[in-house]
Amino acid sequence: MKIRVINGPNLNMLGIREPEIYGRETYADLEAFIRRSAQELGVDVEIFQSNHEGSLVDCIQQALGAADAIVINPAAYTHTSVAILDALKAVSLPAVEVHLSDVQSREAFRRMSYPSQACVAVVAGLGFEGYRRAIQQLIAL
Ligand code: CA2
Repeated sequence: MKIRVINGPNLNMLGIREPEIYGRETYADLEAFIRRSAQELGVDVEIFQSNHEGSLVDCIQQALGAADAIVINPAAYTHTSVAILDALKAVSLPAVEVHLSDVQSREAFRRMSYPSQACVAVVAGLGFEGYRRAIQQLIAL
């Protein structure tokens, strides 16, 4: 099974700012965690990060025929991007949305997610562990 993990804007800043919300580990640490989890769970993983909405849309579209499922943390685009929602609907691959923080207990604008409408589940507030849970859910499907 091939899983494409897609991370949105500013996640490359992990460990550099706002450690009280996102922790002290870096984006490289997150990638290492995802690769380790995938290996333990017996799946192949490809990881992509971009700060650009169109690049995220391209990456979702290119998953068609190249991956079996998607794990996506759209970051701030979660709360604004109909384009990412439409791309997920267009490829129609099973997808799980992940958030490091507990978006439901933060500012009101973070409670709304467009991409979740095309996802089989949302995992939030578990930090890096959320990515492992998302992969597990996709395997179980
Ligand atoms: O909790 C999450 O994973 C979020 O997707 C993270 C986004 C935020 O806009 C979402 O509401 C929830 C922000 C990612 C930015 O990460 C930073 C990391 C370090 C320093 C600054 C930003």
